[in-house]
Amino acid sequence: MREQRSFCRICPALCGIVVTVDDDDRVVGVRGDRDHPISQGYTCPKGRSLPAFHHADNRLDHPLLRVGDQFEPVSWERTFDDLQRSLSSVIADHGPDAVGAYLGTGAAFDPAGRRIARKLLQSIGSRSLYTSTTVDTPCKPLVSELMSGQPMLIPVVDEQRPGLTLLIGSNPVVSHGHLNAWSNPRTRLRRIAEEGELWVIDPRRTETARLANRHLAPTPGTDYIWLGWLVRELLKDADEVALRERASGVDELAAAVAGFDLERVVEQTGLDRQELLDLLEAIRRHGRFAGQTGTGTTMAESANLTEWLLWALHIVTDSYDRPGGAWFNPGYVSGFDRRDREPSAGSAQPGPPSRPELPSRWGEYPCAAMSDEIESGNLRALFVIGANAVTSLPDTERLTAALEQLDLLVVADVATNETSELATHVLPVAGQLERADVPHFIDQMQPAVVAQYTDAVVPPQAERRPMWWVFAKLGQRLGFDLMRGVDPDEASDDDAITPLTVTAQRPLSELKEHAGEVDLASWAEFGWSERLMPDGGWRLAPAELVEQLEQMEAPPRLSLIPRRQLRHLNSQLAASGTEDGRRDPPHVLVHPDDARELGFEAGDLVRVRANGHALELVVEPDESIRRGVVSVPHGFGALNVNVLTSGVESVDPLTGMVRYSGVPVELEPV
Ligand SMILES: Nc1nc2c(c(=O)[nH]1)N[C@H]1C(S)=C(S)[C@@H](COP(=O)(O)OP(=O)(O)OC[C@H]3O[C@@H](n4cnc5c(=O)[nH]c(N)nc54)[C@H](O)[C@@H]3O)O[C@H]1N2
Ligand SMILES: Nc1nc2c(c(=O)[nH]1)N[C@H]1C(S)=C(S)[C@@H](COP(=O)(O)OP(=O)(O)OC[C@H]3O[C@@H](n4cnc5c(=O)[nH]c(N)nc54)[C@H](O)[C@@H]3O)O[C@H]1N2
Ligand code: SF4
Ligand SMILES: [Mo]
Repeated sequence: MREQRSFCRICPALCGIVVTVDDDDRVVGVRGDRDHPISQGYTCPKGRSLPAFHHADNRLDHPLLRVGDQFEPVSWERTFDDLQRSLSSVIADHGPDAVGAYLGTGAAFDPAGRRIARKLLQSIGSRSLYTSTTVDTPCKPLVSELMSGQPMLIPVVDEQRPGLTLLIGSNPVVSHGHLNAWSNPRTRLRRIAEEGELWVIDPRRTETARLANRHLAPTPGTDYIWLGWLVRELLKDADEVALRERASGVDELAAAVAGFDLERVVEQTGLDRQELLDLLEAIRRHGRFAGQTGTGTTMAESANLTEWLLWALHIVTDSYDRPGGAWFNPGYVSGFDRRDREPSAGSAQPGPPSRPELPSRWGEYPCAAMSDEIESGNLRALFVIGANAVTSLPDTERLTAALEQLDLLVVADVATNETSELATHVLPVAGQLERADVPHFIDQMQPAVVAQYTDAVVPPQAERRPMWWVFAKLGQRLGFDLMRGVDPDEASDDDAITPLTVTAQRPLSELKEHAGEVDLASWAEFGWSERLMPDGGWRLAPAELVEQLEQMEAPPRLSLIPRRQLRHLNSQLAASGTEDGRRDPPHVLVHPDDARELGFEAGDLVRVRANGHALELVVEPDESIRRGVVSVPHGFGALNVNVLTSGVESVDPLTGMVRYSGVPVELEPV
């Protein structure tokens, strides 16, 4: 038996863990690492399921090739032979854009593998890159880029001096955060509530709301309205000279929010007058605040507006990049503060040819267009990398038919899932315990600048190979040297990680020695974002957003909203549950009064209808949810909520984001 320190890479919380391994390299246990500076011994049931997941029956051990209805285990050589031939002919006949990739959650946690996979697509010359960013949170890079010229400034609560914190449409006690990592959430949030003040704004009285000093439950989709009112009121308090010095567009912003008077806000948000006035007073009392959103607002039709007005509120109150407000974590490895990037205007590129009305941003096409691209014959070979397109993307029926139509569907994963069942080729890649890693980009989501590095805990089992190796080898077959002269067969994980660390605080060799340490010198270091800003500072009123605000319509009467559950992460562990044998049920939460009115009781089967599709789910009356709202989790293969969503209806014109929150639905008895 031996023990090894590592960190969990199931979700962005990156909890420090100690893994116990027996003499045959069987992973027998995981416990929280008490010495880890952020997680301090905390783990959740998913992290503790890593041993069970590592040895689960659905883990992939061999490359698989589809032969008729069956999969046949084959060698890597045979797999590469086959892919070389098929990809070359797709490219020759239909051009480079006919080869695409969809990178999901699993890829986000394997930055070395993801980097080589993306380089392969670039070398082929394809623009057909899709990632889960466009179904999760494109409003965040959009608003960051439009307002600061940089697409990925991530505001982080200043927990050294906790002040007023607003959590809007995020439930970190269960999710451990959206683009902000919340390991050990109860302890940290309680401290913020005690030493500062914590407000949760969510139509459900969530697990997080229970820890808060105050909870407001607005009508879903209306967050931009109460935020617009706060901006209007706090603009009156702002030191105008100082504000005009740090930002442009003050007058345009004031004009945009001029119509948000209190009466209108009360009527449209369903919040009451006094609670709104209390919130305004709280911001005035603290002077500054830090606010974070989550999927409740980033997946709504008004996503961009909510994010914009939240950013504007920070800038008006001088809360960004200031002590007592929010700071921007540059990331220990990502080293955002060390980069030299000209501020961009944030304009979009032309979108995919089958959906010309959709934009392309940050070098990717919106996932909403994937079915169209396949149906039109533009996309013929698709790599699905650390993702489960079938459970995560909209309109399951249409997407499944499209995926079946592909010449090549190549799934690179650690386990089988609903998408690999449709694949032509399945590539078994090394899982998180079988590879060395540094967090890249996810380091910017952490509450401090923290050095993280892990060695592989056990060697890859069976025929599993590191993802960087798989794509580098495939690159070689197609004539591309993706590792700059390094032979993938001779290379180590560290060789693949090193290029990621060029902007790191320390070179990889030193980073390894400091793994698990917080860099106190640059934790909550303020002011660096100014160096990267456009002339004139923050852009308070980007024209695209002002225009969108003018056109926004009222949210639906009965709407579907998403929620995270503790024992699965998207589709991971949804079917198996956690190692304690418990599994989350995909029930639909309905307010008891709504249930009574509609004639449902607990345990009844109800038909949920939306976008011309239906899904039958078990009703769970729940006091914690607002009336007029029903909540359904995602990630389930058999009861897949994305049967109800659409890649065509109400897709956001600025980002191509699919609406997953605030979907108009109807309920009827089965
Ligand atoms: N256990 C677990 N953890 C996860 C995941 C998981 O599946 N399971 N998934 C991971 C992923 S990929 C992500 S992106 C993050 C997401 O992390 P979060 O964004 O924190 O996700 P949720 O817990 O669903 O919280 C969304 C909240 O928004 C509320 N809401 C819905 N509509 C509205 C609205 O219009 N306005 C407001 N103000 N609130 C609204 C919902 O009631 C819900 O409580 O979680 C990650 N962590
Ligand atoms: N209706 C609705 N739809 C949603 C959401 C919602 O709230 N409502 N949430 C959306 C959100 S926030 C997201 S992020 C997307 C998620 O969308 P996806 O990323 O497409 O889905 P996941 O289920 O997270 O798939 C992750 C895959 O990574 C694999 N994996 C795990 N570890 C590794 C590894 O080390 N390497 C590799 N290569 N693979 C690995 C897992 O086995 C799994 O198959 O879904 C979105 N879809
Ligand atoms: S919260 Fe759970 S899943 Fe996320 S990193 Fe920590 S242990 Fe892993
Ligand atoms: Mo996500």
